[in-house]
Amino acid sequence: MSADNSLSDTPETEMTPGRLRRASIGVVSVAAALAAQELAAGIIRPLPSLMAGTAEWVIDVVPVSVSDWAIATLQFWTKPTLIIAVTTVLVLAGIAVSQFSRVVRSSAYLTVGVIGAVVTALGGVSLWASLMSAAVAVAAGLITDDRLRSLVGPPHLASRRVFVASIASMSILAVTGALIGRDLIDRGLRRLARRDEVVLPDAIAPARPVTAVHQFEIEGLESVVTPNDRFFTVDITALNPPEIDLSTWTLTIGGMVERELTFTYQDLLDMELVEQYATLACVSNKVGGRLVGHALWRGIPFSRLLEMAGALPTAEQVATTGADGFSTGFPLAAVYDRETLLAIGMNGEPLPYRHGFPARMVVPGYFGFVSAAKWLERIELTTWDGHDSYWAKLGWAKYAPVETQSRIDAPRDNMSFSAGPRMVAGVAWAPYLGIERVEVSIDDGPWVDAELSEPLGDASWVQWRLPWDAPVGEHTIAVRATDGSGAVQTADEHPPIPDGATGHHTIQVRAE
Ligand SMILES: Nc1nc2c(c(=O)[nH]1)N[C@H]1C(S)=C(S)[C@@H](COP(=O)(O)O)O[C@H]1N2
Ligand SMILES: [Mo]
Repeated sequence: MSADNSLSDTPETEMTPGRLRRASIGVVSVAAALAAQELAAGIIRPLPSLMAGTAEWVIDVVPVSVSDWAIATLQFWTKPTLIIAVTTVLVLAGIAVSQFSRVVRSSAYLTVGVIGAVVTALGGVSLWASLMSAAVAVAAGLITDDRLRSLVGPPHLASRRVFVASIASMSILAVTGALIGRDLIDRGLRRLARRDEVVLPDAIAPARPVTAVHQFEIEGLESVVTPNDRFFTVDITALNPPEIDLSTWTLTIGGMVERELTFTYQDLLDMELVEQYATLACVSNKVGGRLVGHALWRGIPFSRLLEMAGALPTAEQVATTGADGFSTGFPLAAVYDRETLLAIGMNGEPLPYRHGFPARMVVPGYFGFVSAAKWLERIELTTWDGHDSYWAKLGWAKYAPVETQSRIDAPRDNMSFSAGPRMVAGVAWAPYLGIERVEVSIDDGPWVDAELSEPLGDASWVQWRLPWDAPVGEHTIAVRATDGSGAVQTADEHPPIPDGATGHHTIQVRAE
């Protein structure tokens, strides 16, 4: 197989580059099409990214079993994987149609463009804007295709070097264009949200500072307050965070209340703010997983807002909806028996965009999918049967308190290290019940008590550590926690669906 066999093809059509050349032209043209519409979406804000639109449609239509499996397995990589999958399908299609005549190729581009536009429009974008994005993509794809073919078809018959150089430079251009487009989309969202201009008022009483009793310094051990840029994010409903225009954004509290109330962002800034530490855990977190974090949240006690609105005594559930259409529901009782916050700040900053700017709920002790709605727009008091939230409709639990869990951070699973003294350490959480005890078992030996850090608050996780003199050989380390109610973390292994994973985090390591 040779790349420059263009002359051996029968010149029965107008252009006759060899098979491999045709395929590479297909790949680069698809890349140019994708990059151009990404750039267009970045430059002209109403134009949608068809890439994101299609990926979001895939999220909507795949069966729950598939999306559950994907989130549990891929975790942070769910969305990048989806983008790569959509791109791969398109590139393969590009290679396939590149072997056919210009009429077939043009029709294929047009068809895929229209499908992409319709699918994106199904997600709520205007069909007109979606078709404009499609037009940009189709034009860029076909022009690139024509250009590259004219380079290698008669009468030009460019040398192999010129052809390879053109393909390479077009590829670089496409990738750069797509990345710039992505970045522009992101910047556009941020500019609209105007988060950078926000000055977050102080809380009325400053939170307890982190000291040596709260935080062990051990290599590999997660810090007790998770920095914002290291805090996990889960929002599978959308590829980009939703559009928030702070000048028109409002939050409404309605449903079973005496008075429906609507707040602007400034209204919230003008209220007395409190600050509290809380652990946030995702129900999709596997035993030992990293979809859990602990932050200092600043906001307004939700009970105060309900006092203003006047909750009706028959209300049972708090249903919340974010600007992305995602919704949650948690028991109204959780507003009064714990510090449930309408949060506008996270670790001293305005809520980061990815974590729900301008406002989100933080309900300690409940999994994020039933409680922690980001980009909040509407809160409604209802009955327990009156509302099924986003994930409850997809077969997950409606009532989902966080499981008592413990995790080994140091050493890491499958790690090799030199034999001798070292610290085994990790974190444990049972928000609101608190962690009473953490025990470690090495090589199926007896459960030994680990030392605990002091919790920063009622909803905080703790760190634990246990000195260990590791003998040479393979070892198994397991951990279990006991919560404030005296219940020992169950050893029964259960997958995340429908209400959270259970089991003891167990790792294998090797001392040499
Ligand atoms: N609006 C909105 N809120 C949301 C979600 C979402 O997809 N959209 N995901 C929820 C889930 S499943 C979890 S675990 C938490 C994660 O919050 P984080 O991304 O700030 O860590 O947010 C919750 N709130
Ligand atoms: Mo989640």
